[in-house]
Amino acid sequence: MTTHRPLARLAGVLALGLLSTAGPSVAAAHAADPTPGQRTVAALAAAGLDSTIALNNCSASLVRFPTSQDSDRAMMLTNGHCYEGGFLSAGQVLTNKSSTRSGTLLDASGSSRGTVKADQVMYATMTGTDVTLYRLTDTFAAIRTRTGANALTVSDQHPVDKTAMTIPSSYWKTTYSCSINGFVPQLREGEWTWKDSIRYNFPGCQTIHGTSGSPIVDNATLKVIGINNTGNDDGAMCTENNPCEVNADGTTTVQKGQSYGQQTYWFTTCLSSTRAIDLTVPGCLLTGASGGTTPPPTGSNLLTNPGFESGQTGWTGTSGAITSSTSRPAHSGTWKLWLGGNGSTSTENESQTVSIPATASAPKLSYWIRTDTAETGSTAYDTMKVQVVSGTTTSTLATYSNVGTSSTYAQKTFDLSAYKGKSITLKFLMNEDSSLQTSFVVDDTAVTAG
Ligand SMILES: [Ca+2]
Ligand SMILES: [Ca+2]
Repeated sequence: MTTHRPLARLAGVLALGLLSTAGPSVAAAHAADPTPGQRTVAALAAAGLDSTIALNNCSASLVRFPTSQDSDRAMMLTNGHCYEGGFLSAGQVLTNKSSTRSGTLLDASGSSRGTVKADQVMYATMTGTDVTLYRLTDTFAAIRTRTGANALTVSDQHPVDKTAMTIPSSYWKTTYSCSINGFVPQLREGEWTWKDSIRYNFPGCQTIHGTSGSPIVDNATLKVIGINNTGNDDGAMCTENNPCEVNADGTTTVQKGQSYGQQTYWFTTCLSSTRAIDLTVPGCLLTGASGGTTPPPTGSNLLTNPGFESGQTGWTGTSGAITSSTSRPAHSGTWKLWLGGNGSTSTENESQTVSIPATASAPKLSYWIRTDTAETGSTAYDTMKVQVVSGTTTSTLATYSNVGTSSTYAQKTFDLSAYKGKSITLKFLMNEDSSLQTSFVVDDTAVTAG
């Protein structure tokens, strides 16, 4: 994550030292600009820096949920790596922890509207996403009365590729504008891994150290659709300040200067009736969700997470194969199982074990599938099998290949009567040869008792 990166990341003693020596990215960005905080203000879009909050080491913003009420305590959003207690370890989640953090609330031109204070970290993590959400001491209504500021609303929708966006950095009093350039299933930096990261178009939003924690604002709706957190400084691979993209087959790629943001709509999937963060809410996507990421089967569907919207939850197999990548469409929602697509020798699989009730009248398996390939001819070079493993017996229900692909989703249904009263493992198994990709994309699976 960038403090953009070191700035925050080394919160405390080293922070300012690193800022001044933060390296070529900062120097280059401001080399021709003796007063960076001044020049850009004139060019700000209408919303500008309004409702952003400057912290001592990072950027932040005054935010509300779509369902927040004026009488609720106001909230401040920044990165997990901007937390005042230092970096959080991989897997670490903080909730309801007392805080005395304060920041300077800005108006559109970057002038102070006053100070806001937090009394609690509602939620913080550097795993999956990179966020710290603070509860402020004032309500939304009180802040509006005192400062005139209205909070930015955190969108409850997954951001859409190519959306025109702005990153207002309160720390630098500057804004970056560009558009979303796709999503990264897995982004890795040092010990941290983030999911479904937002990639910015390049160049355009080459955010620098100190922009960490800035909201990503949709230019059309002015809602917060993500949070800026990192960028690749030196072109190094997966090290601190040098995040790498991890592909479905586990290979890593980097582009020097490429910056990224993380998801914030996840917050809206984990709200209690009083708009507090509740990690036990079914369908909660935030890291640390307890059971929340294991939504109960839908209707009579016996599978867990049958539409893949909760990522790997319920499924075992190749990391990254379940993806929200926009390079292939989901049948519904955003996530799907995308096997293959590598164009190199690879084997991928996903499986889930399910018990078919002895009382099932007509148990069935169904799923939607679409395929595409760069292969030609009638030889099956790349294949994907749908299998049922029962005890020591593996049965193949269907085999797809690069021959006869169709990029239109079609639903397939299979009889599972032979497995009444048994625990079976449903398995999708893909083998690709050394060249020319074939993609097998599966979504909306179901096992029903009938
Ligand atoms: Ca889906
Ligand atoms: Ca091939």
